[in-house]
Amino acid sequence: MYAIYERNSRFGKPGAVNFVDHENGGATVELTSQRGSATVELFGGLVTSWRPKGSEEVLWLSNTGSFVDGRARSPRGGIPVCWPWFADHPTDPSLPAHGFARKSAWEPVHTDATTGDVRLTLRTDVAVVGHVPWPHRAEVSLDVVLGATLDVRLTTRNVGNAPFDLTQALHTYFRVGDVTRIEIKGLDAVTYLDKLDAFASKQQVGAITIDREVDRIYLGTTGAIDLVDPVLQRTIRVTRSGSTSAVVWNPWIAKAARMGDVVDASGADAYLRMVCIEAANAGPDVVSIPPGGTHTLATELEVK
Ligand code: TA6
Repeated sequence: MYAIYERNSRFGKPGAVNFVDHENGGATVELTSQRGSATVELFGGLVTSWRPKGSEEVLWLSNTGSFVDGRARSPRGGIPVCWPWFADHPTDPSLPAHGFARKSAWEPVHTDATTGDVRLTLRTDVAVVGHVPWPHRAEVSLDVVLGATLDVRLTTRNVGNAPFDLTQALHTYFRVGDVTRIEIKGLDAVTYLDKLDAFASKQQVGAITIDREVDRIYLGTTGAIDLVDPVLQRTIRVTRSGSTSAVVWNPWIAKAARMGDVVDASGADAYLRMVCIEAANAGPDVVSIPPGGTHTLATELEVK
């Protein structure tokens, strides 16, 4: 962990990359380019905001929780890094859902603003004490590239001498005008596992619309997914690489109330203003990485 202000001296780029240090050792990274702005929290490697030039905020973020007080839970939302497992741990339910990367300290290792895009690369030390027992040796890094799109890339390198399996996701929370009026296109006829029906295998018919809790892992899909939002009058295109599965989730009323942090500045009916479309390696889409091998899971967001 760097001393306060050291990050800016080592990785800051005037007018492009600025670190705002927190007293708990974390920091907010402010990315600015001619094409928009974004913010990333070092705690958890969490992208919390993306505002393309001329557009409103793309990501949804709860207004509960805190990044400054390390004892509090981070706000829900942004693009949580789910690693080295997606959802519940496959064998030990006592371990944190979605792994431990989103509860870890990340630090900058590289920044660049020479191409018109602004790039930030973060790394977290998997071996740092406090991580749950994960019997493998890996380097994991997160690239955030702010250009005309927002490109987020999660790369895992196996630096041990035995292969290991991963499930993971870039768990993007999108801000929408009214979730009951959106359509999610690009998954027609795709098979999905319905978490709300004991992971029964079903087939998507037409565009996804939401009028109840939805929690699905779409399988064998590598194409673009479009979030069509008539209220905010925009379509957000989600493309993925290193992934053949995608997760679509909205908690709806009861689960949102149980969670308690599905709240935003507009109030407690925030479930109406968010939907998750996640680039994933989830369900049977398990990634096996041999010694010395790498895998990158990426999601690129574009406002059309
Ligand atoms: O990606 C969907 C999901 O697995 C849902 O089942 C819900 O649990 C959501 O993730 C949020 O998980 P979290 O651990 O962030 O509360």
